[in-house]
Amino acid sequence: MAVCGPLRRYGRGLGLLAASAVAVGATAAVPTGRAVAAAPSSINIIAVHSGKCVAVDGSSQLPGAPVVQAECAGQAGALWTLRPAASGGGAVNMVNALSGLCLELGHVSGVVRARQAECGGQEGADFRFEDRGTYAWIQPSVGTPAKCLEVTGASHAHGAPLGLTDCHGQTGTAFRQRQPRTGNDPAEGPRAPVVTAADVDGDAKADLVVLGTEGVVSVQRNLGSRFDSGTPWSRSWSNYLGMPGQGRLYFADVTGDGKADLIVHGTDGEISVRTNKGNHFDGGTPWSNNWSNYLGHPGQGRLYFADMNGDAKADLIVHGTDGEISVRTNKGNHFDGGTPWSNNFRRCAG
Ligand SMILES: [Ca+2]
Ligand SMILES: [Ca+2]
Ligand SMILES: [Ca+2]
Repeated sequence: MAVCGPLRRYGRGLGLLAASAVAVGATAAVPTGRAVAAAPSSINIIAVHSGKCVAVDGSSQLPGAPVVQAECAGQAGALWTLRPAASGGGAVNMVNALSGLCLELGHVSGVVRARQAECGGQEGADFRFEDRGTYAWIQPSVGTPAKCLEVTGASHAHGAPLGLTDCHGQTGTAFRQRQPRTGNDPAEGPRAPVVTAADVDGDAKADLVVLGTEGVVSVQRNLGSRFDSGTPWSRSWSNYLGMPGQGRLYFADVTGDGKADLIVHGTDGEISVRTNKGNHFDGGTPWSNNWSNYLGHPGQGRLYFADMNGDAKADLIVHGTDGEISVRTNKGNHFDGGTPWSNNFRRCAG
């Protein structure tokens, strides 16, 4: 789907399409690559690291208003069309659909900042999109080497200014487009190991379970005052690093033998249990399903695993978006339908 893809550089074929669109009076020409003709309208431009929108601050229609990173609230100030720039050569203007003004870079108190201004053919409003596969750099068409538009400081904040920096692939310089809608995209944090504490070897002392960025689960045994160097127990979990929408791994003793088992929460919503076999986990058995809305997107529910009834077997704790905490008891090969325990946690979900 091109609508979720990166901003793409204007190619020859796209330039022709843009020219014909202009000829019939349309101003929208979206360089999405493969499906340009299917998306001839306004787009949101998303900062990949934060999932937030590039938008005119406060949806102002005044020249000089800052263009910043903002919550995607469905505001008109976050709608953009891309027009071939008068300077040609594949450059585009980023035109705000509400104000009709162009995003330009200019000096504000000695630093370069993005703002909107009349589209007067000025160099500071001409940009190119450098296709980086799953995202694009937005580069001013003047200047060598080319610089990159960035959310300053790789901020996740609403209102963070947009500036200019060198292009090293650093966080804050990746952008992509999407069809306009209300709500941010999932933020993409840096990939980092996920560390959990659980007693894997059954000596009643918690060990360290590390899911590395390469997808290997290793267990570092508790030696009383330090952990050992670790042993690999399971592999191929690089899509389970806890980022929003990815699968998740949990470690808790589901079987009741005192040794933590591996609980896999897939993007298909299935919960399966992989039993601790002493130096690895087995191939797993499905225990529950329909949990695809509990994978960590902002505002979604959460799942936890802990023994709630004292039988030494971990139960499933469901934290719904309605704020309810319910407990689903471990029945040996599945969890029961659950009992509400509390409804005081509405604002904690997500
Ligand atoms: Ca242990
Ligand atoms: Ca166990
Ligand atoms: Ca239990």
